[in-house]
Amino acid sequence: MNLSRILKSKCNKDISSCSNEEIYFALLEMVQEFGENKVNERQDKKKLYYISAEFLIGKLLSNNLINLGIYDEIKGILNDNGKSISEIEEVEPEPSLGNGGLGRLAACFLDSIATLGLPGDGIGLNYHFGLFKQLFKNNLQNEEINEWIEKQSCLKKTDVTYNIDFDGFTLSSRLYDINITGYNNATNKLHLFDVETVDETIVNDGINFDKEDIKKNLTLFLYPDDSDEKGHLLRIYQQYFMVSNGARFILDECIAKGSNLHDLYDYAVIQINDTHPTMVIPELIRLLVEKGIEMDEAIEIVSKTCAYTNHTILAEALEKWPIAYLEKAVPQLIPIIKELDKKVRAKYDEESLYIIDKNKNVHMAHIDIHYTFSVNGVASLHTDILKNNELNNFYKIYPEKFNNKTNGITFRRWLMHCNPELTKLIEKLIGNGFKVDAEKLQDLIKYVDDKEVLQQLLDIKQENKIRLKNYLKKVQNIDIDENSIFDIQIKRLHEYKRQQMNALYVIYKYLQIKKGNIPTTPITVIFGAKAAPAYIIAKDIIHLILCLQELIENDDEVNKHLKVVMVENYNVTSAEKLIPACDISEQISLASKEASGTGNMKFMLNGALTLGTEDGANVEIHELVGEENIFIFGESSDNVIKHYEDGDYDPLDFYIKNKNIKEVVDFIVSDDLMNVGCEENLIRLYKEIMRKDWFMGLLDFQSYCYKKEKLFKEYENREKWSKRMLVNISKAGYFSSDRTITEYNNDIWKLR
Ligand code: RUG
Repeated sequence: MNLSRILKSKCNKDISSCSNEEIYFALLEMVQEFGENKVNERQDKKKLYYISAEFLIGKLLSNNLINLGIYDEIKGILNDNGKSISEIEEVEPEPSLGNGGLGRLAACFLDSIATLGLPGDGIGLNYHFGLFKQLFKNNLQNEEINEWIEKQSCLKKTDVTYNIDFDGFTLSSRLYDINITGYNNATNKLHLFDVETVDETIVNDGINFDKEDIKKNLTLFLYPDDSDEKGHLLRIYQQYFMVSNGARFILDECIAKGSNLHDLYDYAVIQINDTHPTMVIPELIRLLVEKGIEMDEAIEIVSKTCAYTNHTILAEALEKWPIAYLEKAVPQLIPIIKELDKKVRAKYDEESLYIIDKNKNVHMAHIDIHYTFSVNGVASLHTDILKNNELNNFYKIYPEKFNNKTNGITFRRWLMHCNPELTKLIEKLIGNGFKVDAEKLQDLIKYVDDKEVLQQLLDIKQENKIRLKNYLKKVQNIDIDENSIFDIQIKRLHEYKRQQMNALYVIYKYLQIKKGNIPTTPITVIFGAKAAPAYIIAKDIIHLILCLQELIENDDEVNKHLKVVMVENYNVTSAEKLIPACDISEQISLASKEASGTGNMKFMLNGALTLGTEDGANVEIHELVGEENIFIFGESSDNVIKHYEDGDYDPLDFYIKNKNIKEVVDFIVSDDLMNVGCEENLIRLYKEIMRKDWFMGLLDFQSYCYKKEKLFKEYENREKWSKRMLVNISKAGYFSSDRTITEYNNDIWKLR
């Protein structure tokens, strides 16, 4: 195959005389065609459908080139013609179809499913403006639309369309497909449904729009504000639209393959990603009954076809809908949901197991647990907490359904694509095998005393720090010092993830430097996080961080030693720059609250050391790398759970008793910060931390500071540090999503 000739013909002229845009679109077309040629034509009887509200797929071009095995060749051809692949990558807009770990996990899974050659497609919605684009103004988060769909894009319009009935109106849908090409393997599809009547022009003034104009607004945004009834209803309309289209599509494909629908589970397995797609259960039952199957049998068929993944124990994220809202939006599902509830009540005399509670709320997770054949958590600790605490009543009646599938990440994107230099070094040391069998990374351990290799690891980290420095200069006009320690916390903004505790540490360090305690090596603390537009305290935390950024920047006594950076509009593209450059990976959630985390895995794979609590997958990282190679602090999950049960945690105790804590918390409302910030926001946050502190930041603050100081001291011993980096990289193989998907397939899906 002469790639140069193909690319030239797509460009219609010499590559050297093309603009970056022209080359990008030519490559897009080429990759699409190559991917299409690899579409899995083998008619497997059974297929997986991974249904999810989010697919945070990131930019696709380079990843597709890697998976097609032509990245290096294309890079070379472009080079020969005076073009740079990284500049062409910049032309591509990042698809805005997810929020955080949940959506990124779905994207990693699709990559691994295709790479392993399994028949499995994603099903979701085609949000035109995705989550939102974050902008900072006056040290506050502003929200704008996030446009990503261009005339020519990775979306391929299909002729699949359905009429979806709601109470009083019908929406006609249109299916768009994105090719998901596995590494050296087949191409699967991500199926995204859209409404034909969607209208982008109804959005004004940031992200405001008429929430009742469902025909026009349904696929504009992911997670539209649901703080009022109209917003709640819009979310229900979205979810129903997603699952009804998905269910019809699945039934059509199964019928086409020969299913008589009584045997649906021999043709399809549906993985329900969190509770957002839960209505697929009653909707499938409804459609089967419509096709003449008895209700009881329909329920049984669907229960044998669907499996559910739980991603959180936070009550607020476990969706429950007032039945009155469902009656308004999707009345056709009400008789089925009532029937499902009736069956539960007939069997169990236990309120906590019911689907419809006494306040007339429908618990979506309860539908999932009763009416699927598998319920999995996403890390070992999380699954244990589900079994023994949060879902213990369910576990007692369905012990066989519960299982653990510790999350994973695709190494194609999170090593090969984002850290080519490290990839090259690993290839040189242990060969190519790790690309298909990630456990082979363990072979690196033999270099743990090899000074030359250890120095190379440090050199690569340094290059990646410079790359990040240049990137931040370009996108945000911020200067950072590549010779400082890069301490990074990037994830959704949520109180349980405790960005506020990290901000308190920054205050502590600032005050220390003011007192003359200068760090040996300067420190750069980097944050990246979006706060949900209606989540007031989360936005206040962003405000605090931005105020600290400004205060420290303008303080010549401190800015040589400490710097704070809040990355604007944190997304997959910036994560790909941040992660390879990181020294310290902040994984500091309150123990028991982070189901797994996947950023923690990406950082370790790229040679950062974890500073974290015994939470989520940190526990498994700890077990793998050993005490020496991770920095753990804070209260255990058992103790935290006990504090919640006993209701005995009061942040004020810590504030009053500990001078250090008082000084740091008081600084939030100091004149210094008030001068650069907004009084209302800072006072609100101050009161919240001192009086409520739902996620116990003050409880862990002392041990956090202690461990962080220790970590900074350890950083000075560069050789020892580089050994720890090597151990972390070599133990990361377990966290490949290829391993996770193999487990899903062996235990749940049973494809092939
Ligand atoms: O918060 C969890 C992460 O701990 C986890 O790693 C990720 C993937 O399993 O899912 C995240 N999550 C949970 N995102 N949304 C929710 C609740 O809706």
